[in-house]
Amino acid sequence: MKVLLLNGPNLNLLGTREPHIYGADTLADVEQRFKEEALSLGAEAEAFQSNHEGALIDRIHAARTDGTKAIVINPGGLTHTSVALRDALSGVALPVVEVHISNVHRREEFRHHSYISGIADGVIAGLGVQGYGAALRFLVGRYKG
Ligand code: CA2
Repeated sequence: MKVLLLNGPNLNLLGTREPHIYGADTLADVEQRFKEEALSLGAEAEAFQSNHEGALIDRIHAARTDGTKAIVINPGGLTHTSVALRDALSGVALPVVEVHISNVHRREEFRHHSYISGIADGVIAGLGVQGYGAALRFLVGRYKG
């Protein structure tokens, strides 16, 4: 079972700034742990980050035919702005879990609305980078039934 981990704009900065909000792990740490945990669960993972909406959409479209069975996505700021990202995710019809490192509901009002949540199977916010692992375990468990 292949799980695709997607991270949106600015998440390449993880571990370099704002550790009080996003923690000290880098994106490379997060991606490596995700891949290792996938293997330990009998699955495999691929990771992709982009600061460009279109590149994320193209990667989601590729997931239709590359064997991906589920998607974990932290859309970053696109969460709150992107109908196009929502349409891409809903178009591939794969199970999706939306992850936010911070608790967006405890932050500014503009972070309270997500265009993605309405088409996601699950939403995780505020667990720090542990949210990625929680999403992975949920999706692999569901796939295996
Ligand atoms: O809490 C999350 O994971 C967010 O998706 C992160 C987005 C933010 O726009 C969402 O409202 C919530 C921002 C990602 C920026 O990531 C950085 C990480 C470290 C340093 C600076 C930015």
